[in-house]
Amino acid sequence: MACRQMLAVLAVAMVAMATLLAMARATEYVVGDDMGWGLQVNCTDWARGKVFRVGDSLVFRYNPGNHHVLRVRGPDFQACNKVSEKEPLASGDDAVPLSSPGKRWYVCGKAAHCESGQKLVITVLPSLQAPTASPTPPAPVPGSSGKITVPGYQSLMVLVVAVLTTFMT
Ligand SMILES: *[C@@H]1O[C@H](CO)[C@@H](O)[C@H](O)[C@H]1NC(C)=O
Ligand SMILES: [Cu+2]
Repeated sequence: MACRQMLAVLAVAMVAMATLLAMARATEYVVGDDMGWGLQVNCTDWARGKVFRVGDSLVFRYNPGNHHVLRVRGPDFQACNKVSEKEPLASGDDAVPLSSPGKRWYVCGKAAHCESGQKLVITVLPSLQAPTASPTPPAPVPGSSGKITVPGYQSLMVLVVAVLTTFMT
């Protein structure tokens, strides 16, 4: 009798843990990693192979005197038109929550920085909580900082399912 109750408690605890881990999976991407947001980073290269999902966030770090961050539309991104409906982000440490799926375009509007390549386009995929035909994320790039992953999550889910199945039969 005590054994069954303990199993139930264990199962509940593991589901709670799995939920917490799922929430912890939200990734904070520091644009340019240690180099930050600036002319020294090729953002096309930086973004390559990264999987951005709803719930993740971008962090732009830069010297606020030198740069800022402007979210623009696709055609304006291509042409480096520094027009946006919103004020540029300018704190030098700007966190941007990725709240909806789709493409997002960012440029620096200072001097000719955009023309020199200080521009970033990403595609935000739906969150894992509502899975579609989700592509498997690529293997993590060694030495890429600013990326927090929880590798034990999948195996933990398998374990939870196994325990629940045992308990219910
Ligand atoms: C960034 O790198 C890509 C290829 O990796 C290249 O096509 C592009 O011209 C580079 N951009 C700049 C501004 O150097
Ligand atoms: Cu700039």
